[in-house]
Amino acid sequence: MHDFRSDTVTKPTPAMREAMAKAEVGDDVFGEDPTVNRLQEVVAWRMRKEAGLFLPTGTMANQVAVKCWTEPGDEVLLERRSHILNYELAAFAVVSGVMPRAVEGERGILRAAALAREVRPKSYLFSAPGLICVEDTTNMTGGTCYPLEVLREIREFADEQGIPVHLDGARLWNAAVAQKVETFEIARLADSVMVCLSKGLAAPAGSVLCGTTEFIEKARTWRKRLGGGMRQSGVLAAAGLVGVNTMVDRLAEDHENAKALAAGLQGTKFRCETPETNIVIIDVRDTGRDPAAILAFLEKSGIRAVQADAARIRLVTHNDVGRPAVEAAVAAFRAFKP
Ligand code: TLP
Repeated sequence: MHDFRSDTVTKPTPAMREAMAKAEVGDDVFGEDPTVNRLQEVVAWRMRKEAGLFLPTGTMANQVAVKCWTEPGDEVLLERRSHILNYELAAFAVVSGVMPRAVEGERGILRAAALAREVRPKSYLFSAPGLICVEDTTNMTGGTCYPLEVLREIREFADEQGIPVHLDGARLWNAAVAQKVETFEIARLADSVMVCLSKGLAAPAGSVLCGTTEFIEKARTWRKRLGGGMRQSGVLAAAGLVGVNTMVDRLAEDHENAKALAAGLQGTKFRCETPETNIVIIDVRDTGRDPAAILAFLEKSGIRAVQADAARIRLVTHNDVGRPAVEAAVAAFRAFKP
């Protein structure tokens, strides 16, 4: 089986397993796990933020950020297809009591002008805009990256309005590699940033939330309150450190493989744009079949993918699917007879 369902399926590398076995650990709720502390420092430095906090998942890191920035009754401006809005089980409503104000982006990329149209003026009738969330790379809109000038415009707009910006950088590493920029060049345009270790970097679990020291202190309280204080989590942080230190540059290979996959589908009824990073979204409408039927056919041919929406399926390239797996996927699509 070649598993293209997500880069979350990546298994920890032998170097990670070795680092995990040897990791120095302590009780992280007391702030005493040296490996967790090291990971937090390394990632905060990579983002050029004052401090970092290791959390079990990207979802918890995003939700802790929303909680720290907002008051109940606020609005959160985010892209219509974003992860925080669509794949976190309405946690922002449950945990933070906030309302989403969904804004349409172009291939998932928000623009300051679109946000400006949606921000409601101060009024006794309206809830206040409490936070802007951007997702880079975008997930369900095909791994697209925010051009730096677009993020700069959003930053300026947010400053004018006095609204903080949170960056869901689950795949920020991919964005930096694809755009040939340093992660901090992107991260510095947001007030808080969350990055995942468990996706393209192949670590088994964990995300790091970064921001000012004051913000991270507040986030630490919310992490514990929500049950994310993990004790000897240095065994996980050790794998994360291997990911951050050795697995970022190789993401370029995943991007090349995604492009090869898209190129292999040209001339078929499977429509897709050239991916910028490692996510390939394929529109299956021209086949006249629904995504479930296509996924079932692919599964029988040894290829796993997921449904993105009513018309599209998603394949993600990663460390555990190389060029032969991509060739097998192209062959499977080409063998499909509607
Ligand atoms: N994305 C997963 C699924 O939840 C859809 C995937 O397979 O792509 N932000 C973004 C942009 C994400 O893509 C994800 C995970 C998260 C946050 C949440 O991270 P985890 O899974 O660690 O909670």
